[in-house]
Amino acid sequence: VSLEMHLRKAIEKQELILLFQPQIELSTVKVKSFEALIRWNCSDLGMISPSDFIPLAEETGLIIPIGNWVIETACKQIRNWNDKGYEDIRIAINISPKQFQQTNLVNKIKTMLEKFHIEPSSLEIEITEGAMGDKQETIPILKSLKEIGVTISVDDFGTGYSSLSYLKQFPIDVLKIDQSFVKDVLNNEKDAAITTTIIHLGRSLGLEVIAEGVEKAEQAEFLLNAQCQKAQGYYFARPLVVEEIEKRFLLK
Ligand code: G
Ligand code: G
Ligand code: MN
Ligand code: NA
Repeated sequence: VSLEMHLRKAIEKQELILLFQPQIELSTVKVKSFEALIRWNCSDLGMISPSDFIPLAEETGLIIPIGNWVIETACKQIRNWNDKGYEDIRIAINISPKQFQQTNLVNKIKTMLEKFHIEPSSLEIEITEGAMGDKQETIPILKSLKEIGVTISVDDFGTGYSSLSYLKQFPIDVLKIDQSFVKDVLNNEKDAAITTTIIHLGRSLGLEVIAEGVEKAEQAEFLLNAQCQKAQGYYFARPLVVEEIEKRFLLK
């Protein structure tokens, strides 16, 4: 049986789960936002990484039901945390190119926000520069999402094209500095210069800036000194199951 056949059944067999990776506010060391990262625990094939099944899901169109499951599961989790007293929590979900270009994405999201009665800004949509594609098509979708009130972020920032032009035209709230720049920020002058410049650029535009892939204390210190608001990475925490997040990061 092919991987595709297994993937088709994954949702109904409840084999998909969302892990959550905390985003640390560097100046306060507080955590109020998380990136949701999907995992597939296949009954027959074991744990399969999203790098292996998301491309397949994109090719086969399965990304639409899987993406809908992610939207619904994230909204349900926000409601659950709101109910437990964590009111100003935010969850970021990854939206892949096919999903972003489907015609009724905006309505899907709106329906889920209403179903779970959650504050729209508590849901964040991460889109890569690649997924944004043609400007003429992207601007209306992003504007509709913005009108609803969801938070919009650019994932892997700095690795695509025409970044400056879309920063001007698209209603973006958050820049996520790609981990390829953060990785050698301490010993590569070019990476340090690019990282610092993205932080300044984001701040000048009134955007929140999040550095990804922080694995060392010294990187976090560099980012704090450069006035980056948030950081995400193995140094603080790996993507974790809900119970771990609650135990380690949602203490009252
Ligand atoms: O968590 P990990 O580093 O293994 O993720 C690998 C890749 O899969 C990353 O590019 C990440 O953005 C992507 N990914 C993780 N979860 C989701 C998801 O729910 N939807 C989509 N479209 N991509 C995801
Ligand atoms: O493409 P995107 O930025 O959504 O993917 C994030 C990916 O990076 C996920 O697969 C996540 O598990 C991974 N990740 C998160 N923190 C770190 C880190 O500190 N180091 C590395 N190498 N990967 C990380
Ligand atoms: Mn991401
Ligand atoms: Na990224």
